[in-house]
Amino acid sequence: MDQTEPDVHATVASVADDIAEMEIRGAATIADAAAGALDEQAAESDAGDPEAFRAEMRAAARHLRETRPTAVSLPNALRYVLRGMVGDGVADLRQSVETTAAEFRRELDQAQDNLGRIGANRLRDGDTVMTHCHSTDALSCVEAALDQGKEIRAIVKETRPRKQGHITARQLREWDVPVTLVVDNAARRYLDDADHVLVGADSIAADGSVVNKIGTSGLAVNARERGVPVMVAAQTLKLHPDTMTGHTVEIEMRDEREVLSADEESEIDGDAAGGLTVENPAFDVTPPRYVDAIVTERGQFPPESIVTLMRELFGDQQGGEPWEE
Ligand code: RUB
Repeated sequence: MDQTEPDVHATVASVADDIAEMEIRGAATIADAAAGALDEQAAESDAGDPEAFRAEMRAAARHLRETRPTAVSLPNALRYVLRGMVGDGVADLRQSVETTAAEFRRELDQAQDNLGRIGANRLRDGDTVMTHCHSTDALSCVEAALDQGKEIRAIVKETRPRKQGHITARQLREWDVPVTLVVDNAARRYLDDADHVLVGADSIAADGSVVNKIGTSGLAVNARERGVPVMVAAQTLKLHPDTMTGHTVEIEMRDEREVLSADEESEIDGDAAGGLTVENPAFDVTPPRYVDAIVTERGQFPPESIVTLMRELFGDQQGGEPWEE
């Protein structure tokens, strides 16, 4: 086995950095960027033979894979493109990557549009949604409802520590949706004014658990107690195949500086060196009993039955990952 890791193209390295730094973020957007980066790697490769080309593509996929562990859309995108890489010569292989990456990105957009139309059916004229974080799948439901002529209002949770709620608020305001922005701690108080909690997902497990931005599970438990239905908008790209065989979803732990700046940390800690521990989990797991519906481009599902869709889509896919040698 060749021990030297092939170089990845500068675009792949830069997309990987942007994903790790959350310049590119959100599960669907990450998947789209990863497919685009593989396409770029193929286009720019100067590999002299098919085996070298394949090795480069696998290395690029591994590099992208290592950026963030929780959103399954990333490995699902990499698998899709690498499994579509076929052909005898470098030119054929390159062409197949280009075609497959473009197809993947087209299908992703299409799935989001279809999902949006299905999700919009759950929203009635005059409804208020409460959102958490920024999810393009969730927003597509609101957009489709607006297209249907419904009036929708939003209560948008800020979503500490990275405040992705501000992105959601900005998007909704561009669509002229009346928005009330609240800090995360105020969510329970405002649940009485909400008709739906509407969130996205980074991964959906085979038992219907929803992995999404930290704070989603607490919101869902509060919503259940208040009688507000929880709707998860997640195209099938978010279904996690490994969970069918008992694997759990890794929750990303991010840098403590996202929570406390160095100054804040030393203010709290005083002179006591190293006394403070800061934890910064990026995601949490909402058990299926707190979720009313998972809306996909293939229809809406009660969380407990999502496994039937997973069996249909993944079958009993076995074997190694396409980026492994
Ligand atoms: C984003 C997040 C989003 C999902 C779904 O977390 O939790 O709800 O990724 O987004 P982060 P989408 O900001 O840490 O990436 O529906 O756009 O795929």
